[in-house]
Amino acid sequence: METIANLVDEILDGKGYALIPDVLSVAQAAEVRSLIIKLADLERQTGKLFVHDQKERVYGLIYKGEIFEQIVQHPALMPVLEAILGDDMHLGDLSAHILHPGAVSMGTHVDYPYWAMKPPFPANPVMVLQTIWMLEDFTEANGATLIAPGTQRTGLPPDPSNFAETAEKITGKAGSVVISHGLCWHDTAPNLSLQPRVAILGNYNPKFIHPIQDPMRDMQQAVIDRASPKLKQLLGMEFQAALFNTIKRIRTQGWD
Ligand SMILES: O=C(O)CCC(=O)C(=O)O
Repeated sequence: METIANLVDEILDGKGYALIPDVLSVAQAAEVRSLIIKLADLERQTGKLFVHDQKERVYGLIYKGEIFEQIVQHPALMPVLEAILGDDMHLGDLSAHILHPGAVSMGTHVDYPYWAMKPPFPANPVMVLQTIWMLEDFTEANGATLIAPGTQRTGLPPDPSNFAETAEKITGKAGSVVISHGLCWHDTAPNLSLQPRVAILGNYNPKFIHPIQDPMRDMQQAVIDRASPKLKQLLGMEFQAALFNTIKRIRTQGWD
């Protein structure tokens, strides 16, 4: 098993990503996958699902099943994420990404907030790490993530021809998780199989980065009420609490 220090080195100074196997058992991965398929069906019916060509996203996962509350703060990943982003990091987003049969590549990119910034991108501090949860085997054919190793060190936006020559297809067993540096150029491969490829994507940022998704999207009070201190921190509750207190003060005392 890789040590935390080795994983951190690989992400910062090596390939820019690391694969951690067996974070979920194959049976657990299958259970989570079928929950996501159900959620997507439900959101498709209610017009909530985000659909782009053959690709779908379910957002606000934190509030859509207790398993996601565990996934987002999984002990196999937290030490690596925190070693890079700080133990006061925030969640930028936890969503599901479904690539249906026939889905084409999403497009080579770096992750938010880098794509919203002017290059060259600063090497420090690291502004986003992405976790990619394989809920089934990622294979040569079914739309595995493509990553161009070492490109986090360029500090530049993707160069399509360089990416086409150097990108690696990240295959792995259901239940594995990839942690990737948001500056690493990446994409999805086309899904040439007959089954949807389902993944969970977690994006984590240092606390000073505005999250790409509202952490209160689809909020369920019960989740907040039972949240661990770590989950509260991931959801930026220290800021939410400050906001609630300010609103309460303004309501009772006015603006002065
Ligand atoms: O679904 C994947 O394999 C990767 C998706 C991705 O890179 C993204 O949403 O930023």
